Amino acid sequence: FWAYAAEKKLYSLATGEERRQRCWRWRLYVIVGSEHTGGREVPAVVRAAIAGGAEVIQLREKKLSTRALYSLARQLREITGEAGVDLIINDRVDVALAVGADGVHLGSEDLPLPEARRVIGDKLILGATAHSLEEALEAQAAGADYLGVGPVFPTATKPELKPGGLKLLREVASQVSLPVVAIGGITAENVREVLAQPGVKCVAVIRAVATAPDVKEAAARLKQAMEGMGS
Ligand code: 3NM
Repeated sequence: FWAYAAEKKLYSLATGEERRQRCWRWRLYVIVGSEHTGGREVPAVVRAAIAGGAEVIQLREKKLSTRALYSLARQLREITGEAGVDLIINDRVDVALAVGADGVHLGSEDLPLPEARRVIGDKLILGATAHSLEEALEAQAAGADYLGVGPVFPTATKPELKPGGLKLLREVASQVSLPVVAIGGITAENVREVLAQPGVKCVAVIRAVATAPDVKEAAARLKQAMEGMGS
């Protein structure tokens, strides 16, 4: 059966569906890295974000050594695992596998998606960033399970990127079948406009949660602002 299933890709189809189902459940996706916590410890910020209602945490570290990143990712695996929250590792397929994360998120400068899928196999969620409809369609065809689409609004976190606005979100969400995670400049004040776009159920934030003085309260406020939207 397994040889037959592998040949027909039955097994991977089933798990691909499962992976995407997991992503469709997400509402608040919080990205955390030591550059954006105002000097606080990343695990403490993650605990607070989860207490405030985040269902998925992405660890995004651009400067740590591999060993330091691994050690931090392991701590976050414990915290997220206990809370039943998904853990995604930015850029680093090897670290995601090493700590048993739920997935990996890749941008255009990281491993190409088909190669990443070959390395991670069927079990891990593969997320991709798309800044245009073209990139979104390419990522979908290349095997992504969800798409991070943005920046929706101007953001001090990535000032070099030109915002695509709500129009980009609408375009992408209407033309792809994957879960769309809106990103870039999203706050409790503008989140309802974002979730008013058909097909958009989940938002990813850095500053609105990780840099807030009270992380738990900031996440809870965002979740509250999201109520009744995005269904
Ligand atoms: N990627 P904030 S926008 C990390 O569009 C990132 O690819 C983006 O941070 C993209 O919530 C972005 O602070 C920054 O605006 C998101």
